[in-house]
Amino acid sequence: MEASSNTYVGGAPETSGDHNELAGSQLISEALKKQGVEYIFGVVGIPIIEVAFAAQQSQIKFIGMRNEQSASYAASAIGYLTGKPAVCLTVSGPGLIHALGGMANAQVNKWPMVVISGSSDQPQESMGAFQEFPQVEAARLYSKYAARIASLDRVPFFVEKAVRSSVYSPSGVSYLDIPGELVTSTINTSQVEQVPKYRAPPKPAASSESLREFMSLLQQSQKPLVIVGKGCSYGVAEQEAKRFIEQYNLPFLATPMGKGTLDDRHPLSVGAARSTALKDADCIILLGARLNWMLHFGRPPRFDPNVKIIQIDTDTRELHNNLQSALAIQADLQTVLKQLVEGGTKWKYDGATPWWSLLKKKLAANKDRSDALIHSKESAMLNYYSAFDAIQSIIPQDAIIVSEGANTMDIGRTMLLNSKARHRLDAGTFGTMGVGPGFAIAAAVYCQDHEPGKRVVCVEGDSAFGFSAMEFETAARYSLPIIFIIINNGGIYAGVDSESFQDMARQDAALNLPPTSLIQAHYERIADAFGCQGYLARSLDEVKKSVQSALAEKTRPSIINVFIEPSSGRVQQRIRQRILRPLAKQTPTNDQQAALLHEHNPKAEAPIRNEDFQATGFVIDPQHYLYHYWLAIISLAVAYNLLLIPARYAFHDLDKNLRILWISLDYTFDCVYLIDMFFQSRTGHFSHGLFVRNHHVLSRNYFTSRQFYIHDLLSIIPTDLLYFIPKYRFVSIIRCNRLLRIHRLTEFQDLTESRTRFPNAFRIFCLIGLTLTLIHWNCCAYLLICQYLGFGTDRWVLPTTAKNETVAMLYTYCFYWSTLLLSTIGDVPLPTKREEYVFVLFDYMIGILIFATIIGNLGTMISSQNQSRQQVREKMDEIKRYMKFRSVNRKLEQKVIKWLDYLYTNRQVLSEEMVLNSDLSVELRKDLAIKVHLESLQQVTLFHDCEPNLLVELVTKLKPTFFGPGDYVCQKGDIGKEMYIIKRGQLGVVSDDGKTTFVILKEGSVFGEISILNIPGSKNGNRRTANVRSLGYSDLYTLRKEDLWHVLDNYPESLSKIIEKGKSILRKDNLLDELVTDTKRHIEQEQLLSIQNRIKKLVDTEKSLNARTTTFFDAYVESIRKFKKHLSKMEYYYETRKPSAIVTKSVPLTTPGIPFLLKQWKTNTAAHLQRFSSIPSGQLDDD
Ligand SMILES: Cc1ncc(C[n+]2csc(CCOP(=O)(O)OP(=O)(O)O)c2C)c(N)n1
Repeated sequence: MEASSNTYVGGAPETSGDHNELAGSQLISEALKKQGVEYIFGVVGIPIIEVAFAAQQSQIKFIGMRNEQSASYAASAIGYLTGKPAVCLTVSGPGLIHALGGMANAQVNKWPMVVISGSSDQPQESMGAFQEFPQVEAARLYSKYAARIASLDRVPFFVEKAVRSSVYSPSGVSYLDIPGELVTSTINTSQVEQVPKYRAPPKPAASSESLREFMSLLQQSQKPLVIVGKGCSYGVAEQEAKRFIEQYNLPFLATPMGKGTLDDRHPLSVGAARSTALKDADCIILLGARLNWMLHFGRPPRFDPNVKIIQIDTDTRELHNNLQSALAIQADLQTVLKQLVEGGTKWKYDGATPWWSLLKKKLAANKDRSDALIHSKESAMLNYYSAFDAIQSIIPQDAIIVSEGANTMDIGRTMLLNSKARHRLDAGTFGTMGVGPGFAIAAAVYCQDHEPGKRVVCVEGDSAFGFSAMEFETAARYSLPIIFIIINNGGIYAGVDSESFQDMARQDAALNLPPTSLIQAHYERIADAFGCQGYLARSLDEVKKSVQSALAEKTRPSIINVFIEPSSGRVQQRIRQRILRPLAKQTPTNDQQAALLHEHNPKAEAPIRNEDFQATGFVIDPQHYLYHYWLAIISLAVAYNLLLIPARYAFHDLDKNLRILWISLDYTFDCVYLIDMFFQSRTGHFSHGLFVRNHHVLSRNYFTSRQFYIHDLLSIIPTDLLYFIPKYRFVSIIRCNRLLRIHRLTEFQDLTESRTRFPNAFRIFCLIGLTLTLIHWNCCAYLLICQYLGFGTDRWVLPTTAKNETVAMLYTYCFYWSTLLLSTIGDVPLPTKREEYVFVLFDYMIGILIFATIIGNLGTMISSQNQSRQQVREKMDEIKRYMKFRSVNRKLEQKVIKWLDYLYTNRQVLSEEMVLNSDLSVELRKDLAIKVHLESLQQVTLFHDCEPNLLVELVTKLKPTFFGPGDYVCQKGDIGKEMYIIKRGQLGVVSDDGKTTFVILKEGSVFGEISILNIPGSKNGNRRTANVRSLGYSDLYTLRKEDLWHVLDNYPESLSKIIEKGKSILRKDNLLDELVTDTKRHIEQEQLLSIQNRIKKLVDTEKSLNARTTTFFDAYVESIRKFKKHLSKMEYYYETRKPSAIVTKSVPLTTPGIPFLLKQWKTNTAAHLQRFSSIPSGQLDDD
């Protein structure tokens, strides 16, 4: 064989004009075609660009990707979808290295693929050639066959071997390396070794003995389960698997990419009860499924330790892997399943077994759970479940679903249903992020040719999408109508809300931003760059509408960016802690605080179990008003015991005279105590940020808690049984254990305090109540001590006559005595006995404490009430000092002081800003703003037909502003920078000299909106048309122009509506120039006029100039380098070989367009050479 080189470097093929002469590139493409390859995905460059051209000539489709990684993902996906390998074509060195990711992914998935990489010319080996790299060695680890094509005559041999190896079990990756000089060399076809198309792989069947054993194991099983793996789908055994499962009535579930082999909605599918099915099954049949991490290695605790595994797999490496199987059959799935169906018995697994009932019960319960999650109202934003539910309801049932991400993929697996085999492609066993766009492109290319009309929906996490986002351009270039749906939570696993994000990013972002966080970006705008449609969806309605519009688009890809709650999802505790730890250093939002609290709560440390959050039976929500009422009732019971137990013990007559009443009240309140225990066992609480509603879980938590044993159970022990002992007959003090329930009283107090509108009054009431209770207890103690020491024994105790006093009189005296003592007024007889001294001393100490508490509490209440007043005063004083220092005239000083007075008395600015900048969560602040301002905004006619979300966003941008008497709000000719809504007060539209008032604007009036809209054609431009002045004090809400435009940016439809309305208003007043029509462009131009925009534009221009200079310089360096390479090559050929090597020859080309491209290449090369000849050689050496 004689191989000849050509001069083409990094360009089109140079081949012989002789029809029997073929270049290496053509030989490869012809051989690939012969082996049935339909598609090549790749990125071209030196030295394989000719291969791509030649492939197109051979009618193999070439899809040029933006990165070899995606090219390899795409090629491998074609292998899975068609069972035939596609080719991933890469340049040398880094090109192959990029493809290694896809090769590893395909190897792990056992998907056939052939990777062909050009490599540096063999004569330059070890000389530091361009992109020189030990490619075959590198590829070997990621492929089952890796070789370098030795010579042109054996190209068909290597290609057949590569294709065959990739397809034969276990299918995987083949790698072929082709040195650059072989690509462009030519050979006479007579010298090429001809190799036929590879034979389809054998389909081994199961022996009859294995089949018998299979049936025997199956029939012995009480709790069988079939797991349908991706292998079954790849083996095109869907029909057979369906017949087998239906014939024997077996419950089944599918592995992630096995989904759809049987319809996910199939009545025998138990996928939604996966954990139970895996854990309790006693016999599991694996149809092309592997016992790897995805199936928890088939081991306890996720599987029954005694489970019998039956495996059917073509790959011997999977048999008995991680676990000794009861039966392992190495055979083709389609064949074995057919054998089992056709040769099996009439036996059928009973549909009424306890196993089926358990699975069905679990299925129903899990359905309730996911329904609850779908309709969860914990946040106004979407969550994964609600978003997926909306998507699922719109996308066609037979769509190919591609998915990647963490939560996005996991939750998507259960929510997005498949009805056909090989219709789900995801990050799979290897968990590779970045596969999505490549897979989707492959699937869409496949659909274009084989299943026209079928749609590909690519559901991506926002992080996952970022890995290969530029492939959107590829999809646009090849007119592939893929629907990219990005489930955007602004992070990997979870994001943080935008406010916390900004807080953290403002400081040293690299130290503060959680490693998981990303910008919750407007990815939909990427579509715009390629002339495609992007959608932003924040509500269910928007999700549905955008999916519908995207489905209507048949030739272009679209992006739907679904904004979901950043913390939404099944975030594991470990990850949460990692995310929240850095947040703890910042000012956490309310949600985060709650989450942090939970981390210190032992209950919350329990792992998340989804069933805990499922509503079952009667459960009380502690936020509900009923709970508050109940607390009032139980508090009454506790208060009764608190007051009456000591009173009845000390005042015998009180106890004796009303015994029937006391006994009935005692037992009534005991019943209340018992009911309270039931209520407590059904009171929901938060765990992991979610509300626990499962009453079993709640009861278990309560009945095993310390509170139950130490307080509640002890408090209800029937100590009154001691009444039967004569000595303790009706001695009320033996019921003192009832006081252990006092925590309910304090809970009631706390709850009421946080709910009441008069917290200070309530606090004073509680303080008085506490003081009186202590005096009451002390009064009882005094009577008891008097009884113990004997009435009338000295002056300190009660006189003997007290015995004959009525209970009321006696109580009054004791209470009086107790008050004097505890209030340390001290006007009581001096003690004489030791016991009396001890008692008095003790009382004094308690008294001091009571006073300290009262004074402290009252002080706090008063100072908190005065705090805001104090703050205002301080500010006022400061302003006054400033005015004095600056010698401000008396009139202005008075005006300022009056203004501040007004501000203070109306408590507007301070309180409002304080509230809106407080620790309230963003959502709550938004809710508050909506409550306070929405009504005002709705009055603006311009916004009448706008989307409600737009108003909600605008509401948060409204700022309160105040004007004093005579202050100008705006003046004629000013540039409009904000619009105004009058909340309180009156404004006048006045003449230029301010003397005449034309119109009075009252509360609710709106003005200034037209000038901030920059309406194209407005004769006044964006200038104010009138002088507006405050008549007295007035409160206005202002909306700044930047804020309005910032929000309107996301609502293009509303923007045009508003502009149209503005126009009609202007039209009425004849202030519109109808000739100006290009609304958007005009608005943008107007915007650019602002100084900030000009500065920004300058900065941007500088940046872009910099970037362009760098690119230009790089290109220049690169071209010099290339010319140098040309030069060395030419020198090499001239000096060592024949000079004719640079003479180009042409080969007849058939594909339209290619001759044109070749011509272009040649012209370019000639131009390069010309330029090259004019460059002094010194310059080249510098490179
Ligand atoms: C190649 C690769 N790099 C990194 C990872 C680690 N990883 C796992 S999931 C994931 C992204 C998850 O975030 P996202 O795609 O936004 O999905 P979400 O969980 O937020 O829905 C990453 C980066 C990976 N699996 N593969």
